[in-house]
Amino acid sequence: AEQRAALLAAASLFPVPDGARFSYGTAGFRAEGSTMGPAVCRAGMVAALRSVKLGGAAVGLVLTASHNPLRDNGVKIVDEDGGMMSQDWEPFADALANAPNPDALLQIVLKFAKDEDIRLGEGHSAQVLLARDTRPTGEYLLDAAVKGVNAVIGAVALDMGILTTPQLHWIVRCKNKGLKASEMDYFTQVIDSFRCLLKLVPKDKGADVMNNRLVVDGANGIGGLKLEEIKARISGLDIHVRNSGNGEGILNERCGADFVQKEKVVPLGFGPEDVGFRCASFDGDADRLVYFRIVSSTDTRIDLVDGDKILSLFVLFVREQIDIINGNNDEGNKVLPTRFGVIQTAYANGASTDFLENLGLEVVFTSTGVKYLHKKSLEYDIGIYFEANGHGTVLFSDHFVSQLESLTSEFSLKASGSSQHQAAMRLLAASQLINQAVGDALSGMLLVEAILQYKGWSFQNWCDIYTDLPSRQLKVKVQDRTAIVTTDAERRVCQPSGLQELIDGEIANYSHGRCFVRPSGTEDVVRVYAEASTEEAANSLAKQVAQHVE
Ligand code: 16G
Ligand code: ZN
Repeated sequence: AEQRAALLAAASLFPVPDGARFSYGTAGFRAEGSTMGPAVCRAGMVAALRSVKLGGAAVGLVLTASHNPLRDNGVKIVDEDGGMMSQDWEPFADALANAPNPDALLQIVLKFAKDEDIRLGEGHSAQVLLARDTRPTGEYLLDAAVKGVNAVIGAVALDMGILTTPQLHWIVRCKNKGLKASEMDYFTQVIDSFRCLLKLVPKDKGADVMNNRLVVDGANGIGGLKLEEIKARISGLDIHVRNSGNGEGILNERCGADFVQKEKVVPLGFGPEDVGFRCASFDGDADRLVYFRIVSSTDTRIDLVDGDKILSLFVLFVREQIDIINGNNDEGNKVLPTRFGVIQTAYANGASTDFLENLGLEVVFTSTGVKYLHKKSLEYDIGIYFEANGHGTVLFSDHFVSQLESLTSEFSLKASGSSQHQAAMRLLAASQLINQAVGDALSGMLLVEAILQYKGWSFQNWCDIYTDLPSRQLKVKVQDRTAIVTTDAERRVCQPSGLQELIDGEIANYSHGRCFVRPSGTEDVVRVYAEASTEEAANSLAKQVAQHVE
């Protein structure tokens, strides 16, 4: 009875306005921040119940709308392992967010608890770690989330403050593994493992000063703030932060990873002093990373290095280390047999897929959205995934890490300082550096920097590994975007029937033509992506296909 009253009371504090409809979608609930109170309060309940279900393990709740405008906000739930909330709970989250009144909400919770065998009010414990980005609605929504968590009796809400999204994912993961899990621990681990990788750079690759300068676009968000805080402790790099979030510009406005990758022009906040230097760009909650270089001070165009090329750099590095460890041993006698997975989405530039396949790798495709890529990557000893938009990471399985650990101690007895020993140490340091829970702009950037130094590569060397095919994206407004159903990792349409044939007919007119359409998971539009051998051809293919969608 006490439990019922608590749920009813919390739900009454944040009544759902008529006509509002929330969908958990690709990455949680998102809307204009001031309207998000009810959905966030209810997401707090879901998170608390999830923690109860997981026997009291810590669960996370992040308040952010990522690369979206300042007025928007959003909420997503982080599971016990630091990844996205298990997809089989999404329908429950949707149902709860859309329950029209407190009574309906209570019935949904009771039924779900029964189905999931969650015994409400029976002295269980639960903990939800909360974080938010720098948006002005963050504090109001934090309060809504706390009220939702507290409506589940026995649940504790812990406010972790203003963090990047990947920091909270990391903290939840570490906490549940019984590891050190504070923000300070995160910084220490990132900084130490980066330093360790730099120590393992071959002596003949000593980087020059030009190569040490790195200019970072913080999107006027949390990533820039955090980087300002720690940049002095990062050895071997001369970091300059633009759009640091200290008040000089508006969050995500004509800056940040999403803008840079989509518009391919110089973001606000950059000036003549940055021309020619290597630049990195984070999105508003610092889970996406792209690189770019300003070509000249009289030109707004940039050379872009997107998620696909970051992925390719990581693949080259990891493969090289594994080859060093395995030496010339044949398949049956490998020192470190490795199941190696490379995961992309339909948005991956075709040139990147060709590049990876020409290395002899099998590339696997999933639907758009981190939850799909991440899940697939977990099937490998080393799973590397990236979306073209810059969200991705490198996952090392526990089994593989323990193999690496025993190898390094073996090598250090027999052949300390050997190239095999060093390669194993590099992989271990990389597994410490790069976020194992989710894509992370800050730690991903440091891994990029360590690899460029390891290879003695300039930005240009990196650009040159392959040349992107020209591509074009369009949005089409339609009556009902759910009428389009896709298959084969969103690369083909299966409904409405006949549409795929029309698309195929258009593609046939272009050399290197590739095109697909899919309903957006975050906006009420259908997206069209086209690729071809020239800019004009990609534009015209996209336009032709868009007409078939309208
Ligand atoms: C979300 C996803 C991102 C995906 C994008 C696609 C996460 C953390 N974020 O931002 O990975 O690329 O949605 O949006 O999963 P769309 O469905 O509107 O094209
Ligand atoms: Zn983001």
